[in-house]
Amino acid sequence: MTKETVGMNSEQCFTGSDRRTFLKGAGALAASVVAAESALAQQPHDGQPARGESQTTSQNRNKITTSVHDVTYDLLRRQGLTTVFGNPGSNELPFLKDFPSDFRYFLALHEGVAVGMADGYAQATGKPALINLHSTAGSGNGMGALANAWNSHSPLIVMAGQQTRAMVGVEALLTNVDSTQLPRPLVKWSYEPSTAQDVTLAMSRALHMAALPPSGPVYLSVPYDDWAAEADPRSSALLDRQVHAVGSFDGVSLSRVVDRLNAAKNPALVLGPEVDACRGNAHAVRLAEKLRAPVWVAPSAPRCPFPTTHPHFRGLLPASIKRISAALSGHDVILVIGAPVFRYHQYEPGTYLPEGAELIAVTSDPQEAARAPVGDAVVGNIHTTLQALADNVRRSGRPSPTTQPRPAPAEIGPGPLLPEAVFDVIAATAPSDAIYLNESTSTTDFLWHRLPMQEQGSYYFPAAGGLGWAMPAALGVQLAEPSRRVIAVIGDGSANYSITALWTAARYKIPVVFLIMKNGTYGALRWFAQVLKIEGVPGLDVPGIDFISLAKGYGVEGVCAATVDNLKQALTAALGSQAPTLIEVPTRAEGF
Ligand code: TZD
Ligand code: CA
Repeated sequence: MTKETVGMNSEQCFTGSDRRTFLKGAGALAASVVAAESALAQQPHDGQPARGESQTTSQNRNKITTSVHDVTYDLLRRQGLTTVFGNPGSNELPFLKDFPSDFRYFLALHEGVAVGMADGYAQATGKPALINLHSTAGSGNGMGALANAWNSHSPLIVMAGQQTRAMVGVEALLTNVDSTQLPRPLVKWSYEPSTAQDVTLAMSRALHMAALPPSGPVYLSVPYDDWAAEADPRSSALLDRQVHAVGSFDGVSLSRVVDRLNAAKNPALVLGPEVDACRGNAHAVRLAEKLRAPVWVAPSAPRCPFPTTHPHFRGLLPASIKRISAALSGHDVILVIGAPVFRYHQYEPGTYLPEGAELIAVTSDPQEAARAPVGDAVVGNIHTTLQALADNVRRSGRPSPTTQPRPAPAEIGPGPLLPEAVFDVIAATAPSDAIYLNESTSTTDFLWHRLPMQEQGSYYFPAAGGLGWAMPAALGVQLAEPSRRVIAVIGDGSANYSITALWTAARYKIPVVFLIMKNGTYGALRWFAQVLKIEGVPGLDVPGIDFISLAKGYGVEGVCAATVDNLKQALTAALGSQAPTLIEVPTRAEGF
């Protein structure tokens, strides 16, 4: 890495050496493959250079052959994967060697940050993202974040460096023993190529597998000596492969669902993250309006699929069996789109559905469809399915659902602010297209009620509930959405798991606003202890953490805002800045 610059756009971003890209296009590739083939023809079969030819150096190797390294970079380039998130080790150096100038590398100081950041980037771009981690330990550090990526169907390619092939058998230091087992069950596919020539095919397969529905993380372990090996000339066929899944209703299955919706007396929609991920929000609005149905967001949803300011919007469903039944009572047909049925949390048993209700679920994930304890399910493409439903249902003559009253402004008393008041200030200060990352666990309901979220891609939450995800994910989302502002609302407990994300934010000038809700405790666990009627649990408080100093230590400006006016001021300044800011807000821990 000979040259580094930092900044938000691709020209300014961190780049590698000025080395020209090895291949400029298909023609260049074909030419160099021919050159490689003719050079190969002069070689004896044991792969040694022909007599009279000098020993291979990296310089003359590039003249006559195409390395696995270079073909892989070309594949990544042609498939649009020129951003790498990672934390390197010795096994990864040969992959990172001669890092091309049209690629960018974001260094995370912990692998959970690399995975979380890539996850945010993948979700916000809707495209696969590449992560480079170090062998077993690096992969292990990334697994908490991978749990979230698995649950949110994020198309991630986690590539880990393996020891050199000659030393895997003796389990030399840094060997990834049983590498393909390690990331399971949090990946769709896990692989270590059996020859160096298989690496490019494996990478091609990995990126297509990650993107195909149901999209999700995949894992690739690559021995480090493979990168310098000669590529299979036939790898050129991989570069521009397009692999698509198509899928929409056939006439019969469409009319089966449409008939049930048309016949419903009081239908309700429950929308999940896949609606937002497939950019189906506008179709969802059209469907809800034609059906005159109220809209709930699926419990624990990691994305916002419907404008929270829309009159049909009802809020986030509670995450217990009993409470979901109660919330949906009175509805005869419940249509769930783009979510599992359901992502419950607290165990409050009851009937899965209210009396007299039937449920139809639409998901891209066969596992979600199969494991639902109730109702029918359709597996298919969420966007085309939503569109077909919105096009084909009859416009109902029922009255529209009444608009829910907005919550009254939060009370401002002496002492620390209520979390509700913090959200009121954010709602009044942030731009209407702001993007929110949420990892403030006890205040999620307040957020959904008080923050207006109207556009696609306005909200992200760790889909498996694994903390330490939202700070890095906010960086990835901000990179993907440079024209919108990202505000990460983080609890003072959650903020510690991936605090080193602050350094990456500063290093690459990623202007996320980190707002730390400092109530001094693991509030959600105090609440859960009440649900379980459990007392005397140790280790539930986190007093005495100075986030301003932590921010300063990592190169991020930190300010404390204890009043409404101070918070307004701090947030306005942060939103006007091109650099990241951390705002620490002391908040009241009430009710637990
Ligand atoms: N570790 C990880 C990686 N994920 C978790 N979800 C937990 C531990 C357990 N946990 C929760 O589920 S919520 C929570 C913990 C520790 C408290 C988070 O506290 P906070 O937010 O300060 O971030 P609140 O608003 O005070 O709850
Ligand atoms: Ca807290």
